[in-house]
Amino acid sequence: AVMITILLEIQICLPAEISRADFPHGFVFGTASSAFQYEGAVKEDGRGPSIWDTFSHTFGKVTDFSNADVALDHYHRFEEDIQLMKDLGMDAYRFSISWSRIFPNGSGAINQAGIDHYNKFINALLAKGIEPYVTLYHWDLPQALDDKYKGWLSTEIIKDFAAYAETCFQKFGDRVKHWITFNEPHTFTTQGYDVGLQAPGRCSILFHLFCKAGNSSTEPYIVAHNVLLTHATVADIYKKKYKNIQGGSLGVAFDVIWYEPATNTKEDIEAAQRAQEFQLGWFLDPLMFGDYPSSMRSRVGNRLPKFSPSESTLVKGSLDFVGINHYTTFYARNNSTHVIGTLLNDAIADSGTITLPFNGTKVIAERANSIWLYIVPQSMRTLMNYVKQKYGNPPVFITESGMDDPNSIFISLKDALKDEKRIRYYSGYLSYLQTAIKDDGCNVKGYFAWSLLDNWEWVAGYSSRFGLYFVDYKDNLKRYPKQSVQWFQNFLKSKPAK
Ligand code: PSG
Repeated sequence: AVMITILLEIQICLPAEISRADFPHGFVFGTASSAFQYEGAVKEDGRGPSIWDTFSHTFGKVTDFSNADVALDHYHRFEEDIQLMKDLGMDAYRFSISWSRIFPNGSGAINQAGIDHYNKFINALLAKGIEPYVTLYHWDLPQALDDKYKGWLSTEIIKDFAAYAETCFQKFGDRVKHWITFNEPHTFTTQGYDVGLQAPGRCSILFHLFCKAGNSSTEPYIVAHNVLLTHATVADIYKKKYKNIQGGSLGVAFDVIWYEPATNTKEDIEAAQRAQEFQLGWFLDPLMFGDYPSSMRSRVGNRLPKFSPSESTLVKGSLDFVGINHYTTFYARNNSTHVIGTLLNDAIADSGTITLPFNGTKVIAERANSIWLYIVPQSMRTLMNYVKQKYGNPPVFITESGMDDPNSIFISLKDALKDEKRIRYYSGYLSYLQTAIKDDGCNVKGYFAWSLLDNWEWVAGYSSRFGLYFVDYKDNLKRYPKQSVQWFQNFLKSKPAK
């Protein structure tokens, strides 16, 4: 019987054969989070409201009618949560600073209580040997700036964000060595200003059926342009005034769905490329090459803002590393009709592609809980090679990757902790990442799991559970390790290779 148990154990353990010893020396493992999804305490210590406070309190915007006023109470429970990171054996933690805690009105006087909070937080991380990776903007724009000049639609935001970023460099840069200016510019640009499903909820698709205000065919491009100019301005300030003294580096976290051609036709193969140019290329091409992809310039025409020669120079080369949030893979096919374009008349239709998780005959893979999250581990390797080839093998961090389970009253706590699917997800994605590094020479420096805890998943509210730790929303937000915690502990305990 003992023998059989041992054999069974070996078998069950087999998918975990990959470990950190297979990754290069110095490769960083961490978990990721964001202020609005974690902190709660939205009215404490002088914090000002953000566009997500407004949006989440607007009836009908969040599917489970929840808001993030309390969230995980990470604002107060961070000591306990840092201990959870330590228990996991993680090296780093990626979190975001809430702009409206530092500047409650987006600009003006600094709120010292906000500075004090993040100082305590960063010091608590370092005391436990966990390295902070800080995102400056994870979607929670101070409401005051949206009221004042429509936020990212105005170039006025450049100076306000730069002042906020510089304050962070001054106050925290002695201890923070990795800065991410923006989380997923492509997501908040399209979700916030094209389809209007996220804050600030602007759109014009379907003849303004869903949004009161907005212009889905122009505003996404204006917002993206202003975000790029803002990033470049901040990178320039960092390089000139802080980088040499503080010795840090700066990047952006891009959301990247991998696109597979729906069929082998030339049209669909080109469509898959184009879909990627309209997603990653929209932001990374200007930052690497100084201009938008040619497919975008020709298709969007004069709705696409232009970089002046000096702006192009400023934007080009303003990244020290490329952050990639990679979760999923879709099929892409060429859109040969004009039906969608006429109905939506938006930025997404401009790419002339249809991107879906099925290709007419089959669904691409097993799904997680989120309707967009299909589990395709091998794309991690393909995507890393795409970045290597197209952009000259820049340093890359996987700044997010993970999968969610549903939050259901029909699932007991005990069953919710048995997250075999999540273990399969991480072991699969990490295996292909490891191959991309070892066999293909991709320059990947770290991997951050989304997320440490179950958290408030934007439009999905608390209905989606992405955590390695379960949060009991019905019992004082108690945290419980899922089985994936044990898997990571095992994975991380082997010594990194030399
Ligand atoms: C990222 C990628 C996709 C959709 C949403 C996101 N995709 O591939 O279709 S949002 C991203 C975000 C974080 C979220 C997390 C999970 O940065 O705040 O909680 O991923 O959705």
